[in-house]
Amino acid sequence: MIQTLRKPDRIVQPCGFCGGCGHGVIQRLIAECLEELGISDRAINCVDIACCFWTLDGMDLDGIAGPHGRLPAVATGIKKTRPDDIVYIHAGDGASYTIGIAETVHICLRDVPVTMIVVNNGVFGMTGGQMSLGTTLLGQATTSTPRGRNESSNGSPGDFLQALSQFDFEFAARGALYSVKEINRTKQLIKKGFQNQMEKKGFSLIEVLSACPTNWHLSPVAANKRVEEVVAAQFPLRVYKDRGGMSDG
Ligand SMILES: Cc1ncc(C[n+]2csc(CCOP(=O)(O)OP(=O)(O)O)c2C)c(N)n1
Ligand code: SF4
Ligand SMILES: [Mg+2]
Repeated sequence: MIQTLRKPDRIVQPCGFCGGCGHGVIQRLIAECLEELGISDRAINCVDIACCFWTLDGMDLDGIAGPHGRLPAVATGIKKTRPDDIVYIHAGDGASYTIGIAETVHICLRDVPVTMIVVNNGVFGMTGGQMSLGTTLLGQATTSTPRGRNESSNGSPGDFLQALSQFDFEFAARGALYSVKEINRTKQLIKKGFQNQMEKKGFSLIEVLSACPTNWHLSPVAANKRVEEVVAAQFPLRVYKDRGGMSDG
């Protein structure tokens, strides 16, 4: 059977993502989910000031950029005033788990019916690949840890998705993009996050393990292999919580 993959209608401009970057795949999955669910007209893209910022111009959606790490607060304000809109956050690990961790904790605790997609590439991608306190792995060389992250001087990463899922909100799950199977699974997680909003349920947090070939100094293929073999071993691909009962399968 021949299947033709068409571009979702709401992707209207080429973005400037580096080759092999996961942000563009995630942008596409978001656009596909919105289109398939028929909610593109009422979607609002709350985008962080980091590499994901390209999606503000790249997608024909209502959207807003907010200060780095503060998009959970921005999205909370929008959702409270426009409860029938589909409000989602596209942000990185540095914004969500390091610089903006307070905002992420608050949106979890308030269980705001918003969909948050955290792109975990283990570094501050946009600013040149510095260590991200929550996610850079021990031993990983970055521009701020050129000899590799050292536990005694740089502290250790942690599974923030697992930690946050102790709070009382709707849905928390982690996906990845290193194979067609994982891309399809991640799409289902993102779709579930949007469906929760359509059904007036609570906050959905979807983390996606993603490659940053540029700052990891790896080819796109080698970077994806690293996500599969190294990063996913530290940050398991699973559903952490689901009031609606989605299984890991
Ligand atoms: C309050 C504030 N702190 C720092 C910065 C600089 N800054 C912009 S993007 C970024 C890191 C981005 O990393 P991440 O959130 O992981 O996104 P990525 O680019 O890796 O997808 C930083 C430190 C800023 N713009 N505002
Ligand atoms: S620097 Fe990294 S995160 Fe940013 S666009 Fe390039 S590959 Fe993607
Ligand atoms: Mg990052």
